[in-house]
Amino acid sequence: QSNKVEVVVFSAPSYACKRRTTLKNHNTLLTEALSILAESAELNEDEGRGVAFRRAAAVLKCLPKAVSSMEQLRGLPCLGDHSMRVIKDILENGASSEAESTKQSERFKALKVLTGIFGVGAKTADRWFREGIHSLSQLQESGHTLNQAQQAGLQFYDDINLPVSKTEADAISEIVEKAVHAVLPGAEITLTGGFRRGKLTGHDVDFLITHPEEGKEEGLMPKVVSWLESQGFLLYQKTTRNSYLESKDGPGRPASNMDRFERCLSIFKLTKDRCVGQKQGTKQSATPIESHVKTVCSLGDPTQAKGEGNSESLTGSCQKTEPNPQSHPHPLSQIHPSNLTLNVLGQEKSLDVDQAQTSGHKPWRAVRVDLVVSPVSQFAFALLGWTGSKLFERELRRWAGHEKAMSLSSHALYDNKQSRYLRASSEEEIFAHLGLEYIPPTERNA
Ligand code: 8DG
Ligand code: MN
Ligand code: MN
Repeated sequence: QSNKVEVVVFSAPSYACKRRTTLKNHNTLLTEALSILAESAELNEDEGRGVAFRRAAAVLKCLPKAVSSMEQLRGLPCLGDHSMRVIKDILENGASSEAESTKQSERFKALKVLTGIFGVGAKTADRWFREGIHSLSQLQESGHTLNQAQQAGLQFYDDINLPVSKTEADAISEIVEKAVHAVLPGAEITLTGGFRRGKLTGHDVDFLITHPEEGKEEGLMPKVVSWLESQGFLLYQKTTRNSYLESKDGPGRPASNMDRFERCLSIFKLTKDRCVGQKQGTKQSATPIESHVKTVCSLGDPTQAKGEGNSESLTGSCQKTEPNPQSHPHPLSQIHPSNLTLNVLGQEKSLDVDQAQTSGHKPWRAVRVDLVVSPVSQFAFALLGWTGSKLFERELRRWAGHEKAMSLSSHALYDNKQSRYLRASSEEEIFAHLGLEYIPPTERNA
């Protein structure tokens, strides 16, 4: 009998779009460190370095087991010298000294805080940092003129930096469906982004809207936005009209990975329940959409507690009610536990932001929502392009360009050899055109 220990040597295709990456990650210690370094590179506007670390993290995300030794990694693509040093450090010492010192650096911390403001990118944050602005309060004192997006970003800072739960995403879905159907019956709404990949939380909620009859979707966004505004659902919105046909660079060759659909970047006001709704005159018989969530919490006044909540434990903050499909069929009737930390966070952050919306209890939260409208002829491309992950998308385009001489965008797929567009009415067909095995959304978490 041999006492040799067999070493599992991992292998994986080098394109992330050829790998199946579920949300089960056996190497979080490694991938979190590499993601910090990627984030830091991105904040320093070093895209190449950012992508290199993202690719390295992604290849570790798809492994069936935790990495326990460096020799298991020979055979894996995308791991450069730098990533290998980071991995070695973690395997030997339990942590990456580089990732740790990056996380603790003043610059990284400040840039994270500043880019946490909706509407503030790496460039702006870097400029402010070099001017000595390292915190939200310093930004406010600086007298800088903020654009509309940034003003909203600052005003709803805490909420926007609080993860959105699937339950909240479902509540937003209902509102979006109601809005879209009110202005265009027959239109179809699809949840995209991370939630379509099966994530349980997200930084926003992404939707793709189309109509089975080509052309019917034209001009839809302003109508949807008006309806949402009239109902008080929008705290902020910026709509960009479709510029696909006007663009000079041609459908198959977008100028950047930004597409040209009619789109709306928004901040929704999501009412949690009727915590104080009674006082504000919300009728008990209100339809779910009107009283977004049935009463599941109390503001410390037992008389406000309705039967559905846990009226025995009134602590002055929202009580999570266990989801019970029998008696609470409506998704809006659930409150994510993350909301319970809102006030704690709010008090901390409201020192930075005077008029922080989270000071005290409020019966609603701000949620970032992205709406995109696509003609049905481009729907499959838009769906594939907006489902992510970002790295998966990047790798699909790289595969198309480098291996297939094709140009993939969220609008179309162009075959450079045949000099023609390849039609598709499903994601499966696009993968087939690209000569790739179909990867379902839940396995695109690269
Ligand atoms: P998260 O919100 O849960 O944190 O993650 P996510 O849903 O994966 O990220 P996201 O930032 O909401 O982006 C969702 C997808 O949408 C992602 O694949 C990238 C894609 N996307 C944008 N902007 C644009 C754009 O301008 N054009 C195209 N084609 N895709 C875009 O975010
Ligand atoms: Mn998203
Ligand atoms: Mn988004």
